[in-house]
This record gives sequence, C-alpha cells and structure tokens, in this order.
Amino acid sequence: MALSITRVSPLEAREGTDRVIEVVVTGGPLTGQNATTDQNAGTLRIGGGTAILGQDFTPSEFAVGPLEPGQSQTFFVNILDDDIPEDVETLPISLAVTGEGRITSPSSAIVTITDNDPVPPPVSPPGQLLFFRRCMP
Ligand SMILES: [Ca+2]
Ligand SMILES: [Ca+2]
Repeated sequence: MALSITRVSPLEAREGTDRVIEVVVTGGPLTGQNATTDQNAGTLRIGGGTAILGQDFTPSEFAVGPLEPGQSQTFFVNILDDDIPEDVETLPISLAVTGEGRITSPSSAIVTITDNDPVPPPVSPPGQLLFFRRCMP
C-alpha cells in the first residue's frame, strides 16, 4: 500500500462558481524491511485533458509527502474563469511516483469543468439568411 487519492471535490466543476478543486492524498501502510515514509512520496499531476494550463487551471503539479501511514495532504487546484465560450473540458488528476514511492488505487480522477460563457449566435454566410430557434427552458 502507498499513496492514493482519497478525495476530489467537486468532480463536476463550474467555471466562475467553483474556484478550486480540493484534492486529498493519503499515505498507506509502509511495507518491507527498512520501510520509510519515502514510500508515501510522489507527485500529483494536473492536466493532460482538454483544459488548458494557465487558461483554465493552475498549477500543473504538486509534490506529495513523504506522508506517515494514514496521514493526508490537501491540495487546491485553481479553476480559472476565462471569458472564452468553450465546451465542457476535462481535467485529469493523477499520482506519479518519485524515488521509492508507490501508488495504490484510486490514483487518478477526471474532473470536468463546465463553461459559463454564452455561446455567440451563429453567423450567417454573406447573402444568406440564417434562422434558428431558441428553445425556452
Ligand atoms: Ca475555461
Ligand atoms: Ca469559459
């Protein structure tokens, strides 16, 4: 046993409303002879999905541990509120080992970020009228 991700909140974030994603990593029991808390050390990687570093979120990684067995560490990923209309974006979060580090499941999660910017109406090509109907909620 070793590092695992024990909390990701919210999993479905909304741009502008949710400012941070809380990620909690917990150290597991140490194994083997000469076991040290270095087994509970690693890197928390943020990104690799459609969300863009510096535009949609920051930062890209955190150093984790070394943690005692059962000890938790909390990280906050900032969700940036850009003014760009965009599709729902994905933001993978995963643990990576460093040195003697070990990982146990769950070691990753995928956060989705919902856009809060209105999509502009479609532009009609020159010489054509374009009709579209807006459905009321
Ligand atoms: Ca965005
Ligand atoms: Ca946006």
